[in-house]
Order: sequence, then C-alpha cells, then structure tokens
Amino acid sequence: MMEAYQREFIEFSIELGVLKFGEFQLKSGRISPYFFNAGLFHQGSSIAKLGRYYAAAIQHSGFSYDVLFGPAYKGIPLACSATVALYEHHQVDKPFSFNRKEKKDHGEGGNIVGAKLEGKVLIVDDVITAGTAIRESLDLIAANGATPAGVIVAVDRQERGQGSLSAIQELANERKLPVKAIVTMSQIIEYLEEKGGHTETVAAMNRYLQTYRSQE
Ligand code: OMP
Repeated sequence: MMEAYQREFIEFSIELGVLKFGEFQLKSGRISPYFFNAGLFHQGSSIAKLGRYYAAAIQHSGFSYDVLFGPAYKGIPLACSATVALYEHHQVDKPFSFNRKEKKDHGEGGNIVGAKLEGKVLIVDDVITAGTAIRESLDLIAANGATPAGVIVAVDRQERGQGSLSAIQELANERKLPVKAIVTMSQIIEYLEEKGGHTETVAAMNRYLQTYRSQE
C-alpha cells in the first residue's frame, strides 16, 4: 500500500532524473538496476518539495525527537529542508544540527554546527545500503552525550548486508532504532507496475530483489 505522497515522490524523483533505471555499480559492488542520486535535488523548487516529502514521512512515522541531524555532507541540505517543511507545513518547530568533517581548532570549536546535539536525535539521510555512514553518525551522537531517536531516509533499498538482514533491520535490532523511508524499493516496483509499459525494468528490479533482498 502506498500513500499519495509516496507515489508523488517517486514520480517527482523520476522526472528530475534523481531516480534512474539501467545498470549501476553500488558502493557494495553490486550491480543495481536502479540508482537514487539525492545530490540532483539542487534547485530551489526541488529541494523545497523534497523537504516536504521528508516532513510528511517524519510525521507519518511518528518519531519522538528533539533535534534533526544531517550528516555531512549530503545530509545537511536534507535535514535543513525537512526542518523548514516541518515548520511551514506541519507547525512543528524543531532545531537542526550538522557536523563538519574537518575538526576546527579555533572559533566556536567542535565539529557540530547549528543546534546543540542533545536529547533525542533524528538522523536525516539519503539512502542506506550497508549502513556505514549511519554508524558514523551514531558514534557522533553518542560522543556528544545525546541519544538517537531514529533515522529517516529517502529510499529503503531492502537489501541485506553481510548477513541475511538489511542494514536497516540490523540497526533496528542491534540499536532498537526505528529506521523509516519515504519509499521502499518494493513501492518503486509497485509504482512502475501501476504505470505499465516498464516490463523489462520491473523484471530486472524483481530479479535484483530476489537475489539481494533481506529476510523480512
Ligand atoms: P552506505 O553508507 O553503505 O549505507 O551506503 C549509502 C550510500 O550509498 C549513499 O549515501 C550513497 O552514497 C550511495 N548510494 C546512493 O546514493 N543511491 C543508491 O541508490 C545506492 C547507493 C549505494 O552505493 O549503495
């Protein structure tokens, strides 16, 4: 089942060329029939819309959090636009924070910029595959004495990591951390099926999912 905002998000990502179909080599080395490149949301109109989709997914997921956190670099505009949309479209006024990758030894010091990283922290990121980037954020949150509240990403690829679980499920199990996405790979397939005329892409997506899908 898909919500209207999820269907719109897929449509919008395809239109902008953020979501592409073909053959793509992932960080993991797997050859994927699709790729989601969040870096291509780089226009005022598209980053504004993207923020609204994150905000809708955050509201829909029912996270309990004090501050949003965007991991450098790609998470920074995502957390910022989600914070703006939460305020403008849901009357939720939260602080946001991000890290700098290089440590500063003068000025304000530390590697956290924006709001203090304290209380319950909601991580806003693009895609989780193996979960490497998310684990770094969790270490940073712990080092600041805060606690993670959950993770919101744009796409859940539903792939297993080294074992039979997906990185998302491992995080959920090991760290009791809710991880939610605007859309999942299965919903992207469902969307293509609904549209019709994408027989080969749907077949390639299903083959990939059958090969790499994590156990539910
Ligand atoms: P992990 O840090 O291993 O979880 O991989 C997540 C990263 O993979 C993302 O931040 C991207 O750099 C990249 N990626 C995408 O952006 N989109 C995809 O569809 C797939 C990947 C990927 O390489 O797995």
